[in-house]
Amino acid sequence: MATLRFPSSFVIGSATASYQIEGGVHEGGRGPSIWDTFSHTPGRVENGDTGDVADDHYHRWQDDLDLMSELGLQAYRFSIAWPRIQPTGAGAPNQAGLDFYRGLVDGLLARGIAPVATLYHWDLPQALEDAGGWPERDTALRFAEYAGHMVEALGDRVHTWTTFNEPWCAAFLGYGNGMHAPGRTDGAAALAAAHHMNLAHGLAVPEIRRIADPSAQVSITLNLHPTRELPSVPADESAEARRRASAVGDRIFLSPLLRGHYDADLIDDTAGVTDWSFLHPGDEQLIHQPIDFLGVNYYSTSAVRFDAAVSGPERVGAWPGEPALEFMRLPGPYTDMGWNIDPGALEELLVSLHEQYPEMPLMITENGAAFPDVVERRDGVAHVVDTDRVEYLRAHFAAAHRAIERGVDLRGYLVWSFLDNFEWSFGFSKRFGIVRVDYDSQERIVKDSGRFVQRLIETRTLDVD
Ligand code: IFM
Repeated sequence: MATLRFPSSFVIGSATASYQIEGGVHEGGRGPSIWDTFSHTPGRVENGDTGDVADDHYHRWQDDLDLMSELGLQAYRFSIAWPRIQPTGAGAPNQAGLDFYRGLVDGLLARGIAPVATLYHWDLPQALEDAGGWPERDTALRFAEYAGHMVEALGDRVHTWTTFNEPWCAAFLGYGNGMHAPGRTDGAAALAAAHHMNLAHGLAVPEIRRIADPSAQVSITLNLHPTRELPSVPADESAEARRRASAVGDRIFLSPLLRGHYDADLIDDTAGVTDWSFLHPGDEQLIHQPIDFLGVNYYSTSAVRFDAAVSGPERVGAWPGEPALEFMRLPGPYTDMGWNIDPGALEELLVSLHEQYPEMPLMITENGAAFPDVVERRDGVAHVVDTDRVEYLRAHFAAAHRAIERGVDLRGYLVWSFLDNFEWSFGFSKRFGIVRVDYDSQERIVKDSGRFVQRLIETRTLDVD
Protein backbone atom coordinates (compact mmCIF):
# COMPACT_ATOMS: atom_id res chain seq x y z
CA MET A 1 0.00 0.00 0.00
CA ALA A 2 1.32 3.47 -0.91
CA THR A 3 -0.10 6.92 -0.38
CA LEU A 4 0.09 9.35 -3.28
CA ARG A 5 -0.13 13.08 -2.66
CA PHE A 6 -1.51 15.53 -5.23
CA PRO A 7 0.04 18.99 -5.50
CA SER A 8 -1.99 21.71 -3.79
CA SER A 9 -2.43 23.48 -7.14
CA PHE A 10 -4.03 20.38 -8.72
CA VAL A 11 -7.75 21.09 -9.14
CA ILE A 12 -10.20 18.28 -8.35
CA GLY A 13 -13.82 18.69 -9.29
CA SER A 14 -16.63 17.29 -11.37
CA ALA A 15 -18.52 17.95 -14.60
CA THR A 16 -21.94 17.83 -16.28
CA ALA A 17 -23.53 19.21 -19.44
CA SER A 18 -26.65 21.26 -20.02
CA TYR A 19 -28.94 18.91 -21.98
CA GLN A 20 -27.92 15.96 -19.84
CA ILE A 21 -29.11 17.47 -16.55
CA GLU A 22 -31.11 20.69 -16.90
CA GLY A 23 -34.62 19.79 -18.07
CA GLY A 24 -36.79 22.92 -18.20
CA VAL A 25 -36.62 22.77 -21.97
CA HIS A 26 -39.60 25.08 -22.46
CA GLU A 27 -38.69 27.52 -19.71
CA GLY A 28 -36.96 30.86 -19.58
CA GLY A 29 -37.47 31.47 -23.28
CA ARG A 30 -35.23 28.55 -24.29
CA GLY A 31 -35.56 27.59 -27.94
CA PRO A 32 -35.43 24.01 -29.23
CA SER A 33 -32.08 22.34 -29.78
CA ILE A 34 -31.11 19.49 -32.08
CA TRP A 35 -31.20 17.17 -29.08
CA ASP A 36 -34.85 18.03 -28.37
CA THR A 37 -35.71 17.12 -31.94
CA PHE A 38 -33.54 14.02 -31.99
CA SER A 39 -34.68 12.61 -28.65
CA HIS A 40 -38.32 13.14 -29.61
CA THR A 41 -37.82 11.22 -32.85
CA PRO A 42 -38.98 7.62 -32.27
CA GLY A 43 -36.18 5.07 -32.27
CA ARG A 44 -33.32 7.49 -31.73
CA VAL A 45 -32.87 7.17 -27.96
CA GLU A 46 -33.19 4.06 -25.81
CA ASN A 47 -36.60 3.77 -24.14
CA GLY A 48 -37.71 6.96 -25.90
CA ASP A 49 -35.99 8.96 -23.13
CA THR A 50 -35.62 12.72 -23.60
CA GLY A 51 -33.93 15.55 -21.71
CA ASP A 52 -37.27 17.30 -21.10
CA VAL A 53 -36.91 16.88 -17.33
CA ALA A 54 -33.62 14.97 -16.89
CA ASP A 55 -32.28 15.88 -13.40
CA ASP A 56 -34.53 18.94 -13.20
CA HIS A 57 -31.36 20.85 -12.43
CA TYR A 58 -32.97 23.95 -13.96
CA HIS A 59 -35.11 24.14 -10.81
CA ARG A 60 -32.88 22.34 -8.33
CA TRP A 61 -29.54 23.96 -9.10
CA GLN A 62 -29.19 25.58 -5.68
CA ASP A 63 -29.57 22.22 -3.90
CA ASP A 64 -27.14 20.69 -6.38
CA LEU A 65 -24.61 23.40 -5.62
CA ASP A 66 -25.06 22.71 -1.91
CA LEU A 67 -24.20 19.08 -2.57
CA MET A 68 -21.11 20.10 -4.55
CA SER A 69 -20.13 22.24 -1.61
CA GLU A 70 -20.68 19.35 0.80
CA LEU A 71 -18.29 17.24 -1.32
CA GLY A 72 -15.80 20.11 -1.33
CA LEU A 73 -15.51 20.29 -5.14
CA GLN A 74 -12.85 22.78 -6.13
CA ALA A 75 -14.22 23.27 -9.65
CA TYR A 76 -17.44 22.53 -11.47
CA ARG A 77 -17.48 22.18 -15.24
CA PHE A 78 -20.91 22.85 -16.71
CA SER A 79 -22.07 23.72 -20.19
CA ILE A 80 -24.23 26.55 -21.40
CA ALA A 81 -27.25 25.68 -23.52
CA TRP A 82 -26.87 27.93 -26.55
CA PRO A 83 -30.67 27.86 -27.17
CA ARG A 84 -31.24 29.39 -23.72
CA ILE A 85 -29.11 32.34 -24.78
CA GLN A 86 -30.13 32.64 -28.42
CA PRO A 87 -33.34 30.65 -28.90
CA THR A 88 -32.95 30.76 -32.68
CA GLY A 89 -29.16 30.82 -32.71
CA ALA A 90 -28.84 34.48 -33.63
CA GLY A 91 -29.68 37.95 -32.40
CA ALA A 92 -29.77 39.62 -29.01
CA PRO A 93 -29.23 37.40 -25.99
CA ASN A 94 -32.23 36.20 -24.02
CA GLN A 95 -32.10 37.82 -20.57
CA ALA A 96 -33.71 34.88 -18.75
CA GLY A 97 -31.05 32.56 -20.14
CA LEU A 98 -28.23 34.86 -19.09
CA ASP A 99 -29.82 35.22 -15.65
CA PHE A 100 -29.96 31.45 -15.17
CA TYR A 101 -26.25 31.02 -15.79
CA ARG A 102 -25.35 34.16 -13.85
CA GLY A 103 -27.23 32.74 -10.85
CA LEU A 104 -25.43 29.42 -11.24
CA VAL A 105 -22.01 31.04 -11.49
CA ASP A 106 -22.66 33.37 -8.55
CA GLY A 107 -23.87 30.37 -6.55
CA LEU A 108 -20.65 28.53 -7.33
CA LEU A 109 -18.47 31.48 -6.44
CA ALA A 110 -20.37 32.02 -3.17
CA ARG A 111 -19.55 28.42 -2.28
CA GLY A 112 -15.88 28.75 -3.24
CA ILE A 113 -16.21 26.50 -6.32
CA ALA A 114 -14.46 27.62 -9.51
CA PRO A 115 -16.80 27.68 -12.54
CA VAL A 116 -15.47 26.07 -15.72
CA ALA A 117 -17.86 27.06 -18.49
CA THR A 118 -18.15 25.08 -21.71
CA LEU A 119 -19.84 26.98 -24.53
CA TYR A 120 -20.82 24.01 -26.68
CA HIS A 121 -21.68 20.55 -25.42
CA TRP A 122 -23.78 19.50 -28.42
CA ASP A 123 -27.10 21.37 -28.03
CA LEU A 124 -27.11 23.40 -31.24
CA PRO A 125 -30.20 25.63 -31.66
CA GLN A 126 -32.52 23.74 -34.02
CA ALA A 127 -32.92 26.86 -36.17
CA LEU A 128 -29.21 26.71 -37.03
CA GLU A 129 -29.50 23.05 -38.00
CA ASP A 130 -32.49 23.97 -40.17
CA ALA A 131 -30.18 26.44 -41.90
CA GLY A 132 -27.64 23.67 -42.58
CA GLY A 133 -26.02 23.09 -39.19
CA TRP A 134 -22.30 22.61 -38.64
CA PRO A 135 -21.56 21.65 -42.27
CA GLU A 136 -22.39 25.31 -43.03
CA ARG A 137 -19.66 27.89 -42.50
CA ASP A 138 -22.12 30.45 -41.17
CA THR A 139 -22.67 28.32 -38.03
CA ALA A 140 -19.07 29.07 -37.02
CA LEU A 141 -19.73 32.80 -37.29
CA ARG A 142 -22.92 32.45 -35.25
CA PHE A 143 -20.97 30.55 -32.58
CA ALA A 144 -18.41 33.35 -32.22
CA GLU A 145 -21.25 35.85 -31.78
CA TYR A 146 -22.87 33.66 -29.10
CA ALA A 147 -19.50 33.26 -27.34
CA GLY A 148 -19.17 37.05 -27.27
CA HIS A 149 -22.59 37.42 -25.63
CA MET A 150 -21.68 34.91 -22.94
CA VAL A 151 -18.36 36.49 -22.14
CA GLU A 152 -19.99 39.96 -22.04
CA ALA A 153 -22.42 38.56 -19.47
CA LEU A 154 -20.12 36.37 -17.37
CA GLY A 155 -16.57 37.37 -18.26
CA ASP A 156 -16.16 39.22 -14.96
CA ARG A 157 -16.89 36.06 -12.95
CA VAL A 158 -15.98 33.02 -15.04
CA HIS A 159 -12.22 32.56 -15.16
CA THR A 160 -12.05 29.37 -17.28
CA TRP A 161 -13.75 29.01 -20.66
CA THR A 162 -13.91 25.98 -22.92
CA THR A 163 -15.14 26.51 -26.45
CA PHE A 164 -16.12 22.95 -27.45
CA ASN A 165 -16.63 19.65 -25.74
CA GLU A 166 -15.56 16.69 -27.88
CA PRO A 167 -16.03 18.13 -31.35
CA TRP A 168 -15.25 14.63 -32.73
CA CYS A 169 -18.51 13.30 -31.28
CA ALA A 170 -20.51 16.34 -32.37
CA ALA A 171 -19.19 16.12 -35.95
CA PHE A 172 -18.76 12.39 -36.58
CA LEU A 173 -21.53 10.89 -34.45
CA GLY A 174 -23.86 13.80 -35.30
CA TYR A 175 -23.26 13.98 -39.07
CA GLY A 176 -21.29 10.78 -39.81
CA ASN A 177 -23.00 7.73 -38.34
CA GLY A 178 -26.11 9.52 -37.07
CA MET A 179 -25.94 8.09 -33.57
CA HIS A 180 -26.14 11.60 -32.13
CA ALA A 181 -28.20 14.64 -33.06
CA PRO A 182 -28.92 15.77 -35.68
CA GLY A 183 -28.69 12.15 -36.87
CA ARG A 184 -27.29 12.77 -40.34
CA THR A 185 -25.17 10.17 -42.17
CA ASP A 186 -22.98 11.98 -44.64
CA GLY A 187 -19.19 11.65 -44.42
CA ALA A 188 -18.50 14.85 -46.36
CA ALA A 189 -20.87 16.79 -44.10
CA ALA A 190 -19.16 15.32 -41.02
CA LEU A 191 -15.73 16.49 -42.22
CA ALA A 192 -17.11 19.95 -43.02
CA ALA A 193 -18.73 20.03 -39.57
CA ALA A 194 -15.39 19.18 -37.92
CA HIS A 195 -13.68 21.97 -39.83
CA HIS A 196 -16.38 24.49 -38.95
CA MET A 197 -16.12 23.57 -35.27
CA ASN A 198 -12.38 24.17 -35.46
CA LEU A 199 -13.07 27.47 -37.20
CA ALA A 200 -15.73 28.42 -34.65
CA HIS A 201 -13.18 27.81 -31.89
CA GLY A 202 -10.63 29.94 -33.75
CA LEU A 203 -13.10 32.79 -34.15
CA ALA A 204 -14.37 32.59 -30.57
CA VAL A 205 -11.02 32.54 -28.76
CA PRO A 206 -10.02 36.11 -29.72
CA GLU A 207 -13.56 37.24 -28.95
CA ILE A 208 -13.29 35.72 -25.46
CA ARG A 209 -9.87 37.31 -24.94
CA ARG A 210 -11.11 40.70 -26.20
CA ILE A 211 -13.89 40.80 -23.61
CA ALA A 212 -12.79 38.69 -20.65
CA ASP A 213 -10.35 39.57 -17.93
CA PRO A 214 -6.76 39.18 -19.25
CA SER A 215 -6.18 36.41 -16.74
CA ALA A 216 -9.00 34.28 -18.26
CA GLN A 217 -8.01 30.74 -19.21
CA VAL A 218 -9.28 29.61 -22.60
CA SER A 219 -9.34 25.98 -23.69
CA ILE A 220 -10.97 23.30 -25.81
CA THR A 221 -11.77 19.74 -24.76
CA LEU A 222 -11.08 16.76 -27.05
CA ASN A 223 -11.87 13.07 -26.80
CA LEU A 224 -8.89 11.37 -28.35
CA HIS A 225 -8.75 7.76 -29.50
CA PRO A 226 -5.84 5.96 -27.85
CA THR A 227 -5.33 2.60 -29.51
CA ARG A 228 -3.30 -0.41 -28.48
CA GLU A 229 -1.55 -3.18 -30.40
CA LEU A 230 -3.08 -6.67 -30.49
CA PRO A 231 -0.85 -9.68 -31.14
CA SER A 232 -3.44 -10.96 -33.65
CA VAL A 233 -2.96 -7.90 -35.89
CA PRO A 234 0.27 -7.87 -37.94
CA ALA A 235 2.54 -4.98 -36.90
CA ASP A 236 2.54 -3.16 -40.26
CA GLU A 237 -1.26 -3.40 -40.57
CA SER A 238 -1.64 -2.20 -37.01
CA ALA A 239 0.68 0.77 -37.58
CA GLU A 240 -1.18 1.83 -40.72
CA ALA A 241 -4.61 1.39 -39.11
CA ARG A 242 -3.53 3.39 -36.08
CA ARG A 243 -2.12 6.14 -38.29
CA ARG A 244 -5.39 6.41 -40.18
CA ALA A 245 -7.48 6.36 -36.99
CA SER A 246 -5.34 9.08 -35.46
CA ALA A 247 -5.67 11.26 -38.60
CA VAL A 248 -9.46 11.46 -38.68
CA GLY A 249 -10.01 10.76 -34.98
CA ASP A 250 -7.46 13.03 -33.31
CA ARG A 251 -5.16 15.02 -35.58
CA ILE A 252 -8.09 16.55 -37.46
CA PHE A 253 -8.40 18.70 -34.32
CA LEU A 254 -4.96 18.62 -32.69
CA SER A 255 -3.00 19.66 -35.77
CA PRO A 256 -4.93 22.78 -36.82
CA LEU A 257 -5.57 23.82 -33.20
CA LEU A 258 -2.04 23.37 -31.91
CA ARG A 259 0.14 23.46 -35.02
CA GLY A 260 -1.83 25.59 -37.46
CA HIS A 261 -2.40 23.12 -40.30
CA TYR A 262 -4.32 20.03 -41.33
CA ASP A 263 -2.05 17.05 -41.91
CA ALA A 264 -1.45 16.00 -45.51
CA ASP A 265 -2.25 12.35 -44.77
CA LEU A 266 -5.70 13.32 -43.45
CA ILE A 267 -6.48 15.27 -46.62
CA ASP A 268 -5.25 12.32 -48.75
CA ASP A 269 -7.09 9.67 -46.73
CA THR A 270 -10.40 11.52 -47.04
CA ALA A 271 -10.00 12.62 -50.68
CA GLY A 272 -12.57 10.09 -51.81
CA VAL A 273 -15.16 11.65 -49.52
CA THR A 274 -14.61 15.37 -49.87
CA ASP A 275 -12.47 17.83 -51.83
CA TRP A 276 -12.04 19.98 -48.69
CA SER A 277 -13.38 23.02 -50.55
CA PHE A 278 -14.84 24.14 -47.21
CA LEU A 279 -11.26 24.93 -46.12
CA HIS A 280 -10.70 28.56 -47.13
CA PRO A 281 -7.32 30.31 -47.40
CA GLY A 282 -6.39 31.64 -43.97
CA ASP A 283 -8.67 29.27 -42.01
CA GLU A 284 -5.81 27.28 -40.54
CA GLN A 285 -4.18 30.43 -39.19
CA LEU A 286 -7.52 31.50 -37.70
CA ILE A 287 -7.96 28.15 -35.97
CA HIS A 288 -4.44 28.24 -34.54
CA GLN A 289 -5.12 30.53 -31.56
CA PRO A 290 -3.05 30.38 -28.40
CA ILE A 291 -4.93 28.49 -25.69
CA ASP A 292 -4.08 28.15 -22.01
CA PHE A 293 -4.66 24.43 -21.64
CA LEU A 294 -6.00 21.45 -23.55
CA GLY A 295 -8.90 19.56 -21.99
CA VAL A 296 -8.64 15.77 -22.29
CA ASN A 297 -11.62 13.46 -21.87
CA TYR A 298 -10.54 9.88 -21.36
CA TYR A 299 -12.54 6.69 -20.77
CA SER A 300 -11.20 3.68 -22.63
CA THR A 301 -9.07 2.23 -25.45
CA SER A 302 -9.46 0.00 -28.48
CA ALA A 303 -7.42 -1.79 -31.13
CA VAL A 304 -7.74 -1.20 -34.85
CA ARG A 305 -7.19 -3.22 -38.00
CA PHE A 306 -8.51 -3.36 -41.55
CA ASP A 307 -11.26 -5.70 -42.55
CA ALA A 308 -12.00 -5.48 -46.25
CA ALA A 309 -14.93 -7.83 -45.74
CA VAL A 310 -16.81 -5.15 -43.86
CA SER A 311 -15.78 -2.41 -46.24
CA GLY A 312 -18.39 -0.49 -48.20
CA PRO A 313 -20.53 2.60 -47.91
CA GLU A 314 -22.39 1.28 -44.88
CA ARG A 315 -19.10 1.33 -42.95
CA VAL A 316 -18.37 4.99 -43.66
CA GLY A 317 -20.22 5.98 -40.53
CA ALA A 318 -18.18 7.85 -37.98
CA TRP A 319 -14.89 7.36 -39.85
CA PRO A 320 -15.24 9.02 -43.27
CA GLY A 321 -12.57 7.88 -45.70
CA GLU A 322 -11.98 4.74 -43.62
CA PRO A 323 -14.60 2.20 -44.71
CA ALA A 324 -12.42 -0.80 -43.84
CA LEU A 325 -11.14 0.42 -40.48
CA GLU A 326 -12.37 -1.88 -37.77
CA PHE A 327 -12.32 -1.09 -34.05
CA MET A 328 -11.90 -4.12 -31.82
CA ARG A 329 -12.76 -4.43 -28.20
CA LEU A 330 -9.79 -5.08 -25.96
CA PRO A 331 -9.92 -7.54 -23.05
CA GLY A 332 -11.95 -6.48 -20.01
CA PRO A 333 -12.92 -5.71 -17.36
CA TYR A 334 -15.59 -3.46 -18.82
CA THR A 335 -17.87 -0.73 -17.55
CA ASP A 336 -21.61 -0.75 -18.16
CA MET A 337 -20.94 1.02 -21.47
CA GLY A 338 -18.97 -2.05 -22.58
CA TRP A 339 -15.79 0.06 -22.48
CA ASN A 340 -12.62 -1.69 -21.30
CA ILE A 341 -10.94 -0.31 -18.20
CA ASP A 342 -7.40 0.74 -19.06
CA PRO A 343 -5.98 3.33 -16.64
CA GLY A 344 -2.44 2.85 -17.96
CA ALA A 345 -3.55 4.31 -21.27
CA LEU A 346 -4.56 7.53 -19.53
CA GLU A 347 -1.00 7.94 -18.23
CA GLU A 348 0.40 7.14 -21.69
CA LEU A 349 -1.99 9.53 -23.42
CA LEU A 350 -1.05 12.39 -21.10
CA VAL A 351 2.67 11.69 -21.46
CA SER A 352 2.39 11.41 -25.23
CA LEU A 353 0.48 14.71 -25.52
CA HIS A 354 3.07 16.33 -23.28
CA GLU A 355 5.89 15.01 -25.47
CA GLN A 356 4.21 16.22 -28.66
CA TYR A 357 3.08 19.60 -27.30
CA PRO A 358 5.46 20.31 -24.39
CA GLU A 359 4.28 23.89 -23.92
CA MET A 360 0.62 22.90 -23.53
CA PRO A 361 -0.76 22.39 -20.02
CA LEU A 362 -3.35 19.63 -19.80
CA MET A 363 -6.48 19.12 -17.73
CA ILE A 364 -8.54 15.93 -17.48
CA THR A 365 -11.92 17.49 -18.12
CA GLU A 366 -13.78 14.17 -17.99
CA ASN A 367 -13.07 10.72 -16.67
CA GLY A 368 -15.47 8.35 -15.00
CA ALA A 369 -17.51 5.21 -15.46
CA ALA A 370 -21.06 3.92 -15.82
CA PHE A 371 -22.02 0.99 -13.63
CA PRO A 372 -25.44 -0.47 -12.79
CA ASP A 373 -25.68 0.92 -9.26
CA VAL A 374 -27.95 -0.52 -6.62
CA VAL A 375 -29.59 1.49 -3.85
CA GLU A 376 -29.54 -0.11 -0.41
CA ARG A 377 -31.69 1.21 2.42
CA ARG A 378 -30.15 0.72 5.87
CA ASP A 379 -32.07 2.07 8.85
CA GLY A 380 -34.08 4.14 6.43
CA VAL A 381 -30.97 5.75 4.95
CA ALA A 382 -30.16 5.20 1.26
CA HIS A 383 -26.66 4.13 0.21
CA VAL A 384 -25.05 3.35 -3.13
CA VAL A 385 -22.03 1.13 -2.57
CA ASP A 386 -20.41 1.65 -5.99
CA THR A 387 -17.09 0.00 -5.25
CA ASP A 388 -16.47 -0.63 -8.96
CA ARG A 389 -16.65 3.12 -9.67
CA VAL A 390 -14.48 3.95 -6.64
CA GLU A 391 -11.81 1.53 -7.88
CA TYR A 392 -12.09 2.86 -11.45
CA LEU A 393 -11.51 6.39 -10.14
CA ARG A 394 -8.71 5.32 -7.82
CA ALA A 395 -6.87 3.64 -10.71
CA HIS A 396 -7.31 6.64 -13.00
CA PHE A 397 -6.31 9.21 -10.37
CA ALA A 398 -3.22 7.06 -9.75
CA ALA A 399 -2.50 7.12 -13.49
CA ALA A 400 -2.83 10.91 -13.50
CA HIS A 401 -0.44 11.08 -10.57
CA ARG A 402 2.12 8.95 -12.45
CA ALA A 403 1.81 11.31 -15.41
CA ILE A 404 2.53 14.29 -13.16
CA GLU A 405 5.57 12.48 -11.77
CA ARG A 406 6.74 11.94 -15.35
CA GLY A 407 6.72 15.70 -15.90
CA VAL A 408 3.29 16.31 -17.43
CA ASP A 409 1.92 19.76 -16.63
CA LEU A 410 -1.46 18.38 -15.55
CA ARG A 411 -3.62 21.04 -13.98
CA GLY A 412 -6.55 19.05 -12.67
CA TYR A 413 -9.10 16.27 -12.93
CA LEU A 414 -12.85 16.68 -13.28
CA VAL A 415 -14.84 13.53 -12.66
CA TRP A 416 -17.63 12.67 -15.08
CA SER A 417 -20.20 13.05 -13.83
CA PHE A 418 -21.47 14.90 -10.82
CA LEU A 419 -25.02 13.57 -11.30
CA ASP A 420 -26.44 10.53 -13.07
CA ASN A 421 -27.87 11.97 -16.26
CA PHE A 422 -29.17 11.62 -19.81
CA GLU A 423 -26.47 9.58 -21.55
CA TRP A 424 -27.37 10.69 -25.08
CA SER A 425 -28.63 7.81 -27.28
CA PHE A 426 -28.52 5.52 -24.22
CA GLY A 427 -31.04 7.74 -22.43
CA PHE A 428 -31.13 7.24 -18.67
CA SER A 429 -30.01 3.60 -18.87
CA LYS A 430 -26.38 4.38 -18.01
CA ARG A 431 -25.38 5.94 -14.71
CA PHE A 432 -22.10 7.87 -14.57
CA GLY A 433 -22.81 10.01 -11.47
CA ILE A 434 -20.94 10.19 -8.21
CA VAL A 435 -24.35 11.33 -6.99
CA ARG A 436 -27.33 9.11 -7.78
CA VAL A 437 -30.50 10.63 -9.17
CA ASP A 438 -33.85 8.92 -8.75
CA TYR A 439 -35.59 10.04 -11.93
CA ASP A 440 -39.07 9.60 -10.41
CA SER A 441 -38.60 11.51 -7.17
CA GLN A 442 -35.50 13.53 -8.14
CA GLU A 443 -33.93 12.40 -4.86
CA ARG A 444 -30.14 12.77 -4.84
CA ILE A 445 -28.00 10.19 -2.99
CA VAL A 446 -24.27 10.72 -2.66
CA LYS A 447 -22.67 7.44 -3.75
CA ASP A 448 -19.58 5.97 -2.13
CA SER A 449 -17.68 7.35 -5.13
CA GLY A 450 -18.87 10.85 -4.16
CA ARG A 451 -17.47 10.31 -0.66
CA PHE A 452 -14.25 8.97 -2.21
CA VAL A 453 -13.86 12.20 -4.22
CA GLN A 454 -14.70 14.23 -1.12
CA ARG A 455 -11.95 12.50 0.89
CA LEU A 456 -9.48 12.89 -1.94
CA ILE A 457 -10.10 16.63 -2.02
CA GLU A 458 -9.97 16.93 1.78
CA THR A 459 -6.76 14.97 2.23
CA ARG A 460 -5.12 15.53 -1.20
CA THR A 461 -3.97 11.93 -0.86
CA LEU A 462 -4.85 8.65 -2.52
CA ASP A 463 -4.15 5.17 -1.15
CA VAL A 464 -3.12 2.65 -3.78
CA ASP A 465 -1.95 -0.97 -3.65
O1 IFM B 1 -21.85 11.69 -21.19
C1 IFM B 1 -20.76 11.88 -22.03
C2 IFM B 1 -20.41 13.35 -22.11
O2 IFM B 1 -21.49 14.13 -22.51
C3 IFM B 1 -19.28 13.55 -23.08
N1 IFM B 1 -18.17 12.68 -22.80
C4 IFM B 1 -18.45 11.28 -22.59
C5 IFM B 1 -19.55 11.12 -21.56
C6 IFM B 1 -19.83 9.64 -21.32
O3 IFM B 1 -20.23 9.02 -22.51
